[in-house]
Amino acid sequence: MSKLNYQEKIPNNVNLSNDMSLQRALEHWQPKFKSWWKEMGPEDFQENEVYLRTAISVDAAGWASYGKVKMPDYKWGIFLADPVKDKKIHFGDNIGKPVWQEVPGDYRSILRRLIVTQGDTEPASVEQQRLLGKTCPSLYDLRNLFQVNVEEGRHLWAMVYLLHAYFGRDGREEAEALLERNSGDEDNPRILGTFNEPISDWVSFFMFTYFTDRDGKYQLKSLAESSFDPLARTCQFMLTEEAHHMQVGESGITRMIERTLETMKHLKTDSIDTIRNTGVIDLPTIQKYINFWFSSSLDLFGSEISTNAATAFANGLKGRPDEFRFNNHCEKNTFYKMENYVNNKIVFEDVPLRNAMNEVTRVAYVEDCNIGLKRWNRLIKKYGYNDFILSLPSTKFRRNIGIWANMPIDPQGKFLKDEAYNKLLPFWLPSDDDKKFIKSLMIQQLQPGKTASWISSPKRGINNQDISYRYVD
Ligand code: BYC
Repeated sequence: MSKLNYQEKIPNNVNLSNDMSLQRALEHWQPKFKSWWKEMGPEDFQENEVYLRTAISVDAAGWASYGKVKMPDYKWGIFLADPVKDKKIHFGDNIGKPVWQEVPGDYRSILRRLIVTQGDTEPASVEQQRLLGKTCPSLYDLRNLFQVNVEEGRHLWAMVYLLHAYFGRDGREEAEALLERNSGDEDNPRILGTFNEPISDWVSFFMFTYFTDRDGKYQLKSLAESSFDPLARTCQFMLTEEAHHMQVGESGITRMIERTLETMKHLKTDSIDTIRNTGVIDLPTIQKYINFWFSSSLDLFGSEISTNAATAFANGLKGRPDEFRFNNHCEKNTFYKMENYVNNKIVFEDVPLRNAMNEVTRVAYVEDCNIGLKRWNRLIKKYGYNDFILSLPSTKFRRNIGIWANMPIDPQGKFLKDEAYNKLLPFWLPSDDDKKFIKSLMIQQLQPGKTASWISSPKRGINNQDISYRYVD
């Protein structure tokens, strides 16, 4: 196992000190990153000591240490999973050849585009979440928000390292541009749609970490299969950190639902007004937030039928999540049966599998999203509310990318007339009134061990600390 070197200005396990020009280039980018962090990172808490975990090794067992640190002093570094000796390409047209330690000239621009797109999401999410500290429901949640934020910052470093180390001048320019685009900026927005959506309340934050970070998991798993070995190894380690982000989302949503159910049971009511008047969030509103963030995150997989995806697979740049689960790793003359929309009709079609890679990944993602939904519905049942079920909307609902983009389809997947759709859409998504209500609940709670009214307290603290531990000083 390679040690992470924390003595250097940029902690790393890639022997950065052996490559002076790369080290200099990254040291030149580092102050720009820090200025971006101060300007666009978490507002109000830059000088506070936060109980954060920092990677100390890249193996699964005991990879992190915990301690208090001011966020601008966090040790953002470059950590790749250990190399595998004599590793071979295991999918696409080049199966059996050695993996690449350098970028093949033919694939340079497509690979750079993938790395830039991945890199762009990381600072975007920090920007989206920068004001949430002002309304945190507890110190525990505040600390989790900051943990997610610093690790997204580290994931940006991971991609910037690849750009600097393997893409010369273009790569350096792309690394600068990653700090220049901004989430929601009209003139210079982030690349992918979801990363320009505001996350202005904690319900959205938990939904984002449940649904959008899970897209991150699936995209990173696909890139962890890459024949470009430095990218594969980088993504393998990023996945270790990503798991916590999804857990923040899942437990946050569970705690919200639990609080609502306790209140419903106590007051013996499911009246939305009564529930809201006691300062908790009614289940139909939670469903609307699920509808919004799930549908937005589905677009992040790209079009159902995509030549980009086919090329990336054929060339061995991007595989399927857990490629080893599949029998055929070439998929040259194989087909995938899927729905398409042809001549104003839904038809089942055999699509060349390579072109359907985005859909294959999306299907696995939806299945994974459903695990949380099942758990939440069990909880709702446990409290005796058998009639209410939370569900994922149809994958055709409110899409902006791919076959179903901009079609008047309801959450059950049924086509409606445009007029009916436009009239009903505001009822399926958080309305202005819903957002106003949610905003009214977002009151900062900074007392150790105390939790806001709308969400139950966490069951366990971080790293065996007590729930009432002062996670942020
Ligand atoms: N919004 O053939 P198409 C994460 C563009 S999240 C706007 O349909 P393709 C994280 C696409 O870029 C994971 N544009 O799809 C989570 C292309 O444009 P260009 C991020 C979109 O290329 C939480 C055009 O449409 N990682 O890590 O097969 C917090 C046609 O593309 C969208 C990655 O995304 C959209 N939703 O697949 C922090 C992995 N969708 O290139 C972090 C790297 C598509 O022709 N990226 N377009 O100008 C990729 O693998 C692919 O770019 C995509 C799209 C999967 C995103």
